[in-house]
Amino acid sequence: MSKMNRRDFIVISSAAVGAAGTALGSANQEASKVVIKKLAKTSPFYVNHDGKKTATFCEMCFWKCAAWVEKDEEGKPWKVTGNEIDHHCYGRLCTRGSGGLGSYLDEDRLKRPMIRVGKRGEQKFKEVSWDEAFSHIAKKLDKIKKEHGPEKVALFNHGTGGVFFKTLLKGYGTQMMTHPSYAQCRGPRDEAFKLTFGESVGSPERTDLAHSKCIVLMGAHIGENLHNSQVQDFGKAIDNRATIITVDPRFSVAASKSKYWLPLRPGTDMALVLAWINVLIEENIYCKSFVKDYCIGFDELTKHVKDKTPEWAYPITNIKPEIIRATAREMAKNAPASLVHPSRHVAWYGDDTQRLRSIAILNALLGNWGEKGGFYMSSKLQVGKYPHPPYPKPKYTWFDLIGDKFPFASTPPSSSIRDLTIEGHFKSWFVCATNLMQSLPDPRQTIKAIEQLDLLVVIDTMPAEITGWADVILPECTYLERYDELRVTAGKKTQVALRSPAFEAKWDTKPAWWIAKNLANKMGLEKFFPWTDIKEYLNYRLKTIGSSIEEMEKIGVKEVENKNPIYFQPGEKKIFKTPSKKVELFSKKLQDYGFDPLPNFTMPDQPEEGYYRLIYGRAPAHTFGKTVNNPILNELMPENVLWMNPQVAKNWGIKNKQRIKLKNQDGILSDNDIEVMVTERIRNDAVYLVHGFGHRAKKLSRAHGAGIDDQKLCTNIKVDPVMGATSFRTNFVTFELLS
Ligand SMILES: Nc1nc2c(c(=O)[nH]1)N[C@H]1C(S)=C(S)[C@@H](COP(=O)(O)OP(=O)(O)OC[C@H]3O[C@@H](n4cnc5c(=O)[nH]c(N)nc54)[C@H](O)[C@@H]3O)O[C@H]1N2
Ligand SMILES: Nc1nc2c(c(=O)[nH]1)N[C@H]1C(S)=C(S)[C@@H](COP(=O)(O)OP(=O)(O)OC[C@H]3O[C@@H](n4cnc5c(=O)[nH]c(N)nc54)[C@H](O)[C@@H]3O)O[C@H]1N2
Ligand code: SF4
Ligand SMILES: [Mo]
Repeated sequence: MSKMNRRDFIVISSAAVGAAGTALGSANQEASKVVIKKLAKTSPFYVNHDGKKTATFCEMCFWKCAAWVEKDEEGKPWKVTGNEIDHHCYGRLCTRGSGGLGSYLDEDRLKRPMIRVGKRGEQKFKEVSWDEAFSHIAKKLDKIKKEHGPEKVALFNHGTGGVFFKTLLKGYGTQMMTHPSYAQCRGPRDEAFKLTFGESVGSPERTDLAHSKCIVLMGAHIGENLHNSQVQDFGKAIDNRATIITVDPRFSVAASKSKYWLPLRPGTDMALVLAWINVLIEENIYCKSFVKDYCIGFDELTKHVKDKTPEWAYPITNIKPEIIRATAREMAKNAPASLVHPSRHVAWYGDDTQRLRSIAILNALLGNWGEKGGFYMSSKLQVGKYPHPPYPKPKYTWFDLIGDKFPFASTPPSSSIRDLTIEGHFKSWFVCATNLMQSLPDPRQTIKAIEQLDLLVVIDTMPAEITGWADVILPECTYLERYDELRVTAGKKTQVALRSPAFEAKWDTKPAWWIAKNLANKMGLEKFFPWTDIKEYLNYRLKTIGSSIEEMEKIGVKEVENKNPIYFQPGEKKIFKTPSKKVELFSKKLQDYGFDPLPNFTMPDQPEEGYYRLIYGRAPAHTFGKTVNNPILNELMPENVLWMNPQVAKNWGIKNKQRIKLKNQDGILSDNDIEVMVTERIRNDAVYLVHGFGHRAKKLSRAHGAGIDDQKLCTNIKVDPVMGATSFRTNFVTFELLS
């Protein structure tokens, strides 16, 4: 194993992708300060500050780290730092969190409400007052309700403030609410763990990485995927000399910290997992007490994997049998402080729930559920809700439309709402904090759906691609300028965090709560917002846990003692929330719906001659496409590069740093060209880039036209039959050399 310690790991995690500064270290904060200072001093929108630390939580990604906004020695906006007691960040912010001031300072931000004047997608708008915007929306929604029913309106949400639009639209009469973090991200994992253990692993994931002695990462590229405390916990495991096994066709940052790097053929993870299960059973090294006391279906599983030997898996995965055996033994030796990380973005190949089922089963055989170094038991603080009258009952919900098609979908897949819209089922979308053009595969389909709508309302901070297609744009102020809904997440500690404004909202931008509440007034739905303002709302909620805004503004995070221990206690009888109350290795539930009760591997399509699988991931400096225009983070990483194996480069006569375009299997050409990075760190059947670049929105002065947008090239989609997730990694590209 590499001798690097946690600090080296953190430094390397960003150096590896070419971003300046450290991922979580002080050097990055220094770099950010310089840029912030430069920007702040030249910005015409610069606001004076009174010298206090302001409590907030970060909105730069979904980890929501609690933070302080601080001023420099002159009392001016200076930096954002981590809240020491917060279990999402342990007092430190990542690159993007430190660069959060850039989202406030960005002069390209949306400034005023706007109504479309040009053709859809032409990005032509006129500025209007909030009142005009609300009247316009209220009139259209009234008409839709009268002519088609309120159920024809859907909400796509992926931001903290979206909860207020949920209230608004539920009050209006629809419950069609979706988010891309389900069918394009975590959905298959959550359903697979629910089917197996009766519970999902949540966010933050309940993995006890800091105490693990063996961690298996399947894709999960922790270190580039920067979810703060998770990276720090992973760093602690490295310091403790845990055995890390990384399965990735690319030599990721995590792979560089690993005892074993298994560069498997993309899309064959399930075959590897079945072979690992085979070894654990054949060699009798699985956790017998856990299986005996808590699992059902072990005999069926034994039979099922009998022929899934490492020799069977070798030609499929390209991982040698002796390596498969050695790694299985490492897992068993360290169990139960041994875990196979369930990953987060798992919508890969279209049979993802079954792959995640195999991972859940493997974890069960390691007996790590509720154990130190395995999956801990998380708790959530119960914070009272502000009462309001009951919502009207919709005539039908999403489940009536697609429940039969995807029986294990627990929320509607956003891609299904899009498909139904193309078929004419929806008349209006509200889109809050999700740039659907970059989050849903095949943007052509998204455009087709939008063309069916009578009204598209977008609530965003930036003139993103989706706002370019809006009928009405409602500009939200950034998280640094607003109070917001409380952060109440399940985790090791029961905590609540407050977001309060550090700066006055610039231009005519408003917080989501204000927008939703005032729109509700216009629509005659004020009874669903019975509070006078957000402070009254928050105070009411905080009072139910014995706190107040006043207290929260001083401490930022309040911790209440955990009622339940995070590990199972010796002798405690574990009860699982499955139909059998046991861990279901064999799933009767899946069988009843005609799905494989035990996961079966099928080989994904392979690239044709001259084509390479397009794979993608994250970089420490950015969150998807939403930070690419951020003046601080853009300076760290202005565009993405294409990772290419030297053999491929040689066959094509492509040199390191040469610029090329990509064309996919359906003849779709990337808008822009990017630099090639020739590297042994990737297999020769795939190419890799960081997701979120190649913006088309004209008003994004830094991000527009920079880098390649992987989403445009994701036009071959397979849909997970169990719960409706869309695949992304079923696309292949070839190269267009520039003349
Ligand atoms: N900096 C930063 N961090 C983030 C985010 C961000 O935008 N920026 N986003 C957050 C969000 S919402 C999510 S969901 C997570 C996603 O982060 P993860 O859950 O870690 O995402 P993955 O898609 O599993 O990881 C991408 C990795 O999978 C590898 N890979 C590609 N194909 C295969 C394959 O077939 N098999 C295997 N084993 N590996 C493969 C790629 O080479 C790459 O290293 O990241 C979170 N963290
Ligand atoms: N090809 C491909 N597709 C993917 C992925 C991938 O890796 N590759 N990843 C998938 C995953 S894991 C996920 S979770 C989804 C994520 O998908 P999204 O959450 O849609 O991510 P973004 O595209 O960054 O869009 C975020 C939008 O929110 C806006 N925004 C930022 N802050 C605020 C705010 O405070 N208020 C409001 N109102 N708006 C704000 C930004 O300007 C931006 O337009 O994408 C999925 N799609
Ligand atoms: S991980 Fe980074 S970007 Fe995400 S919330 Fe925490 S500090 Fe912000
Ligand atoms: Mo995600």
